[in-house]
Amino acid sequence: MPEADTERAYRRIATEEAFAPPDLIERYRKLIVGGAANDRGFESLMGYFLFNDSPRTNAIVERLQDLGERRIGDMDASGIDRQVISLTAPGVQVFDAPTAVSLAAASNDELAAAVRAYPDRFTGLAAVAPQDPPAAARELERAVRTLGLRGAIINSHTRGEYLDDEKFWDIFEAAEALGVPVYLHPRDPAPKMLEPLLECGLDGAIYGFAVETGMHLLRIIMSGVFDRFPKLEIVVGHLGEAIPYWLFRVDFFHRGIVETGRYANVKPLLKKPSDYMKENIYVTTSGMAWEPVIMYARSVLGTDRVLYAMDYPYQFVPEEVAVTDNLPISGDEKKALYETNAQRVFGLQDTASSDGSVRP
Ligand code: 1DF
Ligand code: MN
Repeated sequence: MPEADTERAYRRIATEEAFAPPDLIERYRKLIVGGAANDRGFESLMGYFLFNDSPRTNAIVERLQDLGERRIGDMDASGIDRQVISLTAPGVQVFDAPTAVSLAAASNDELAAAVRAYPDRFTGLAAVAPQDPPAAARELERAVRTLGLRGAIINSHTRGEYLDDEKFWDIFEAAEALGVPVYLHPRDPAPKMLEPLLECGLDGAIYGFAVETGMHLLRIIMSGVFDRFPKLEIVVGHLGEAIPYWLFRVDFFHRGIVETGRYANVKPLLKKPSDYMKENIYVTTSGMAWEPVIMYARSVLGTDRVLYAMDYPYQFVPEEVAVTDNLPISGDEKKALYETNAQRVFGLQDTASSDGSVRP
């Protein structure tokens, strides 16, 4: 078991941890049984978790629904001091707009109550319904100002649409104004690119999530959203969904595309795509407890850009913090990776704990 809190120079904050209200799980089941989702990616993903009926999937679905002692016990057993918790993928993004708006509010109320019950252990991010961007912006504001949540989570595409479309930018405008990040979390690939991944079993977290979400991140960068909202911060899991590996080539060809006017809708940006990765994006280690890639992401993006995450309960590996504990980096750098970067990005110094003191 990982060492106790008091023996360490840092507290471990895990930043991409999931939950699901029982009501949402029930609604997912009904969507799948009734065929009403009309979304083969969602059916593949949530059909697996809700109808596979194996010990492995059942344990995940049970853990998702717990915001109490079981979760705290798992955190203690795996050396996690604080979870930054979000509604699981695909969140409310598979429902019609009015349903999604009300489910997001209900989810945020439930999560905020858990944060109030365990203020020293839990931080929450808000679910929003991109199906109704103005309502999503209002819900984010309510969640941050009234409920004390510390950002928004959006699970990649919403009914096949991506956030580079300006119709969604109310959400970015609100996040920037509130000074909170948007966590761009994966989900099953959009219908237009699902089939080649699904037919060989690659649509899920194994790879399809990264194809979907890495492309989504590049779409956002290329749309000029960070020129419009220069203080907007987006957090991406899985060490950047492979994008840090591609930056040299993206910069090179982006320059060419813009210079030649190859695409009418690709406009020049104020900076190189890689500059936005280093100035507006944070990446987390969710699901990637693997030294060479953590070291690579830190070297490319900077040590203040990489945050620890576990991806509980989907990748609940109780001994995995040993990988991060044993990285060949200084104590200060480890503290940044595990603790202070997350405090800064999610504004955790603003979070008062139960005894009224201000602690991360
Ligand atoms: C899986 C992984 C599913 C993650 C998720 O949402 C999810 C999985 C349904 O293992 O299939 O959010 N994840 O974040 O790693
Ligand atoms: Mn995740």
